[in-house]
Amino acid sequence: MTFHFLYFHIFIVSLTLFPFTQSKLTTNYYQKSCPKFNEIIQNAVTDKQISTPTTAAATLRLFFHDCWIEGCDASVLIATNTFNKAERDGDINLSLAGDGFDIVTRAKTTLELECPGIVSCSDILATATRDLVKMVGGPFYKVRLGRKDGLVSKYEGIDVSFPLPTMSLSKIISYFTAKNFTIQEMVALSGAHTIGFSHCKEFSDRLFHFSKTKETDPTFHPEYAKGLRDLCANYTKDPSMAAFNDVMTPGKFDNMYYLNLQRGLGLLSSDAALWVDERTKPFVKMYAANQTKFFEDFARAMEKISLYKVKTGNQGEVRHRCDSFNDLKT
Ligand code: HEM
Ligand SMILES: *[C@@H]1O[C@H](CO)[C@@H](O)[C@H](O)[C@H]1NC(C)=O
Ligand SMILES: *[C@@H]1O[C@H](CO)[C@@H](O)[C@H](O)[C@H]1NC(C)=O
Ligand SMILES: *[C@@H]1O[C@H](CO)[C@@H](O)[C@H](O)[C@H]1NC(C)=O
Ligand SMILES: CC(=O)N[C@H]1CO[C@H](CO)[C@@H](O)[C@@H]1O
Repeated sequence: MTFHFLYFHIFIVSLTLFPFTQSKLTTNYYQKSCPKFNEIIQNAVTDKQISTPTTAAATLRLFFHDCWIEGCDASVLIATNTFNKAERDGDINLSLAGDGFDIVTRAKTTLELECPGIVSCSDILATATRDLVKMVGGPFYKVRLGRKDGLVSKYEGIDVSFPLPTMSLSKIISYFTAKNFTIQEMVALSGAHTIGFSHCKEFSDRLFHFSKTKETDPTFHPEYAKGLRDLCANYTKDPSMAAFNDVMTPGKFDNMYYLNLQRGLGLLSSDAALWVDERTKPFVKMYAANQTKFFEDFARAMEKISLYKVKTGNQGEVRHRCDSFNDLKT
């Protein structure tokens, strides 16, 4: 009896700790049911990124947030309504930029005309993210398809293990390893900060009143710190002020992020910490020296996170609209 109980227990624990459901997803999932799937997303992505260059970073971040909370199931796209306060209103969503939501809506609208009720919002978000990363210079990787859209998006009780720049690196590492991501994978994924921007409030603690003796974080490159202090001087009055994550090549997906870290040009304290901590420093060195290696590892880690807690079969639905459940009262 004891043995059986133990066996059962271990089985359940391993399922809940590492809920990767890779087996049911395939790269050609829409081949018959929606043959233009790839083409439609690719066209939507190209148009949008050309007209609005902030789209790639906004979408990549949105995808990361979606996968982290409740798995890659488009739960982050659900809008709050009278019946439900949705996940995206949680304070971890700190201002997810609208362009990420918009690209999914655009692709969904075209796909609904072409093949109604077939393509999930979560597959659109995963594929659009991959296409956008590629479009701004990053690596291509395969996205397995067949995700269903989640039936839960809650403001209360959401996964509190969301990494914030103010957390210690040990805490951030523990959040990644709890989801079966290695330290190396965490460092590779953080390379996403080679594009996009961060609002002043995310790093102002490094610029103003840093410590009792130092006004500004001494690990910053002095010129860089000065530029940021000027930029963010009025950030409490104007909270929209933001700085590029990668000050050298802000719109290009490359390994400059890691080179920046070595020169005191890391923006968030969680970025700068990767170059200070002995557990992460060797990976920063490696990716700074070898972009090919960074691209390989980033691509593999993105494939992996794209499968995190995905829903298949009756665990979810194909939403009609990406911002609401099909049953509006849930
Ligand atoms: C390691 C822990 C991480 C922390 C603490 C963190 C924190 C942040 C913060 C605070 C911002 C600025 C948000 C704003 O002010 O609007 C940001 C931006 C961004 N993050 Fe992260 N992040 C982390 C990991 C990741 C990962 C794994 C990815 C994707 C794979 C990612 C992708 C992005 C992107 C692309 C942006 C720019 C968004 C934009 O320009 O709209 N981050 N991150
Ligand atoms: C955990 O991650 C490793 C390395 O990426 C992977 O090989 C393994 O399959 C993952 N474990 C589970 C249960 O998904
Ligand atoms: C900050 O506000 C002051 C006074 O309103 C103004 O003179 C200055 O140009 C502003 N700086 C920035 C960077 O917006
Ligand atoms: C860079 O990484 C790639 C891919 O892992 C590897 O084949 C290559 O030998 C590396 N280059 C150097 C100079 O180490
Ligand atoms: C607390 C917070 O920042 N909530 C925001 C989450 O994202 C939505 C959509 O962009 C905003 O409307 C909320 O204000």
